[in-house]
Parts: sequence; structure tokens; C-alpha cells
Amino acid sequence: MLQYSTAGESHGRGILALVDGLPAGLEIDTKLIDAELARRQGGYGRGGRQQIETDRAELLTGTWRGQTLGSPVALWVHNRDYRIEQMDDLERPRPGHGDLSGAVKYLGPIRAILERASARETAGRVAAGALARQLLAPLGMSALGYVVEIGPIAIESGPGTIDEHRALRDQSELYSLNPKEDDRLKNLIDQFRSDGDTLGGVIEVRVEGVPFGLGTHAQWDRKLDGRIAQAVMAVQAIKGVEIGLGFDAARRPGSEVHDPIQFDPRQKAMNTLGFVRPTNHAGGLEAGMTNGQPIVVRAAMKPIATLGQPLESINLQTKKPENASYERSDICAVPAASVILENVVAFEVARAVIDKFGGDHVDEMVARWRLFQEMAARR
Ligand code: EPS
Repeated sequence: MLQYSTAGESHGRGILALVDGLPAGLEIDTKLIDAELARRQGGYGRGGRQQIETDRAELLTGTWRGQTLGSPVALWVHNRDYRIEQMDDLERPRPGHGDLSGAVKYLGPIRAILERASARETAGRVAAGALARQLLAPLGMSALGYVVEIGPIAIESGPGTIDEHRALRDQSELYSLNPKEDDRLKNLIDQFRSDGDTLGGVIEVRVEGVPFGLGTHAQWDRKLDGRIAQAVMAVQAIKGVEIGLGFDAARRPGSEVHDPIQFDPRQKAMNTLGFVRPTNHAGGLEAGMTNGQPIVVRAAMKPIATLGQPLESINLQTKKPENASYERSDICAVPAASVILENVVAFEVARAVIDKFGGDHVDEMVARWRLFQEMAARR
């Protein structure tokens, strides 16, 4: 079973990701991991911290001559802004952070909570996802995350292949599919920065080339839509997750929600097995299983909780009202979150691939994947 966990504090020595369950023999390109880490640091709206950090993943264990060994892989991202021992505590919890609930729950200082609750930890999740998704490429799968809304502005975009959309996304400082909108969105973010306020947004992640049969209807905690929703919701500042039509499905009649099933034996894409769905309102998942269509997930990110003009709070020493503490932070981290979500979703897909096709060596896994395609085509 593929799984990972992370360790590390925002201003501690660094962030560790421990990935266990990858098959042996998988070629690992650390440049791909570093490219995702660099993208995560970018995007318009970030604060001063990203001028300090230059995130790179150091492979500490689990590989030999560029290939996995089938043993746990530990990835280390060093923090340049390591100064946790010199940092003071906060006295006035920031609404929207874990400051108040964490300090009460752990009977201790706010610093001890915020250091781990910080989104710095997502460097570890991106490293883990960017590692694990390297087994998706040989199976013809790819994932793309992009920003579709910032605050009140919905970003229009046109149709295109995943590669065309990736090229557009990579031209955009907002990581959207419409770089022409960048100036308008940057002005909005600048306005919020000067007002001491912050902005959230909506992110979409698409995974293409997905075969039939990842996930299962048979048990609730192995349904792939459920696993994806948990992975996405567990990213800092995410408050909503939708798959396919999501909440909009509740507002439409069934005849306008479900995707008709057609068959065309001339269909080229191997993963669809010739089945055609003229719409993809299900977002590639029916009964917790993939149906050969692209997986489409959307997430709502709340605005960053550290405000330049802080909200009302309480001084925990005096219990008197005071405005919340302020610490250097981002204004809009929605572009960065699109990188995080792309990688956490890709990790869940890789986990489901291993659940279904397994194997100790990657070649065994690919052979089982091929055999399944043949058997499913005969079915
Ligand atoms: C964060 C506060 C800021 C962000 C940080 C998340 O850090 P700092 O307090 O050091 O300025 O930059 O995100 C990262 C460090 C990162 O690498 O994403 C918070 O409070 O969650």
C-alpha cells in the first residue's frame, strides 16, 4: 500500500516526507520534484518568506542509482529560515488559524501550534506527490492543477488538451489557463495587500489518461472520490471540495446530470476502452471507481488568515480584547495551492494504481496494468 506522512515545522530545520510502498525499479527524476517545489514557491501574491527559501528535495533513503528499491523513500526539504528557537510566542490568536483551538487543546503556546499548522508543511506533500506521480507517466496518466477563480473574479478559459492547458498555465503568474487575465488579477491582489486584507479562490485539478477501475465501490474508505476529497480537504485553508459538477449536481434534474454511455470501437485512447461519454459531469468517478474519463476535482480555498489589518481577538494573558497578532504572511496563496492540490490528487491516483495493479517491481505493475486493459477490452 502506498502511503506518506510528513514531519517538520515552518521555522524548524526543514520538512521531511516519508513515502512508503513504491515499487522497486521506478526511475526517479529529482528535477521533476524540484520543479514542482519551485512552482509551489511562486505564483503572484506570495509574501517575503519565498525570497528566503530555495526549496529542493534531497533523497535521503530508498533509491540506488536513480531507481527506487521498494523500501521507504525519505525526502528532505531544508528550511533556510531556520530560527524557531529564537522566535517568540504569540499572545493574541489569529481568527481562522489553529492558534486558539491548538493552544487550548495542547495546553501550551500558540507558537507550538502555528509552526506545524503552517502551510510550509505542504512542501513535504508536494515532494511526496511529485515523487509518486512518476509512476503515472509510464501508464499514460498526467495531472494538471490551475486556478479558476480569485476572490470575486472567475477566470474564463477555452477548451484545449491537457498539454495546451499546461503551456497556458505555465505562462500565467496566477497559474490560470488565461494569462491575459493576469494584470487584472494582480491589480486585485495589490489592492488587497495595500488594504491589509487577503484573498482566496477556487482551484481545479484534472487527471487524464486514467484507466477504468481505480478505487472501488466495495468499501467506503477505498472509494477513490472519498480518498481524493480527504486529501484535498486536508490541505491548509481548503474549505470545500467538489468532484465533477459537485454542488451544481444538486440543483439540476437527473437527466441533466448523468453522462450518457455510448460506444465507438474506433476510439483511440486505450484507457476509455471505446466507451464515449459526451459529458463528464461525474468528474471521472462513478460509485467510487474511475470510468475512463478525466478525473475533475475543484476546491475552495479561504483567504489567508493572517491579516495586515488584524481582526478582533483576545489577549490570552489578560483576557482583554485586542486585535489579533500579525506575522509576515502571504496575501493570496491560491496559485501555490493549485500546485499542492495537483500533487496531492496525483498521489491519491498513484495510490489507487498500486492498490489495483500492485507488484514489487514497476515492470510487474505495468504488465498487470496491460493485462487488465486486455481483459477489460474483452469483457
Ligand atoms: C504561513 C506563513 C508564511 C508563509 C508560509 C505559510 O510563512 P512565514 O511566517 O515564514 O512568512 O510564507 O508558507 C511557507 C513558508 C511556504 O513555504 O509555503 C502560514 O502561516 O501558514
